[in-house]
Amino acid sequence: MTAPQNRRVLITGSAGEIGCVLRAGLYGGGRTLRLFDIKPQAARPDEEVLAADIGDTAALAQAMHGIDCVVHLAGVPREGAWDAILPNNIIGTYNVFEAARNAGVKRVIFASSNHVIGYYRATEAVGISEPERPDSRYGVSKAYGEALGRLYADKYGLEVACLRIGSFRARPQDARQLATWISHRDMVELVRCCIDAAPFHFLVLYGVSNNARNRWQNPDAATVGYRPLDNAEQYAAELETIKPSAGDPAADFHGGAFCALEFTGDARRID
Ligand code: 15L
Repeated sequence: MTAPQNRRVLITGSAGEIGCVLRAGLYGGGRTLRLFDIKPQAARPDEEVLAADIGDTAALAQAMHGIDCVVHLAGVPREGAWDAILPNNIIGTYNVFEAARNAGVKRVIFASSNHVIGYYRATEAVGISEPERPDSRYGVSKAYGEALGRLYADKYGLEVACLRIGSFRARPQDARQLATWISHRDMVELVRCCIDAAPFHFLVLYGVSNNARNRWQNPDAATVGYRPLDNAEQYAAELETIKPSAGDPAADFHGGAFCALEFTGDARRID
């Protein structure tokens, strides 16, 4: 049931891949959605739109007005040049948390990524208490966002949930995603649970479906009542062979292809 105090929800990056699915899935249910994206969007009833960049602090201040909960998706959604990561994922994420604090917003749900722990061995399960092990500049930017979230929870009392999203796709595409896939409906449900949950302090959750091959331990899922429904295993027969060869860093670590990008290290030393 929707907690009445979290009815007014701001989604940054609302015109992106995940944003469009959340917009459709969260629509209604007594919520008003405020959509924030550089790409102009047309508002439906119970929606408000703002076309602006998260680098624009005045626009963000305006966007936060009267908001109960922010779902922060905006940013570069994959590995990229530092010139792109810095303004969007580092400065932009700071701007969002700071605008939320200044406006008295209660809750921020931050779209983090599994690439925060990308360089753990794929043969090992990983939870939320291990040190970060990012596999990319993108992964570092998400680890930074989680640290910022923890700061804003501890110092300023915001409620913060960081979602380490796996492979968000309509259906899984390769063998790795048999473990890392999150379906559209499970993604909507995860965010809905985080919006509606009773007050919390700081949570880290893996955004993953109920996959038989899942390697991510998700203790905070129970706190918000997230129970994923989909299981990538139904695609196993067709996807099992779509994988990098052994010895390729893309095969050996949780982060998959991100780990192989620009790789000049010594995989044997990554224990
Ligand atoms: C992510 O964080 C990316 O946004 C997405 O493009 C996928 O690569 C996904 O992780 C993944 O790990 O499959």
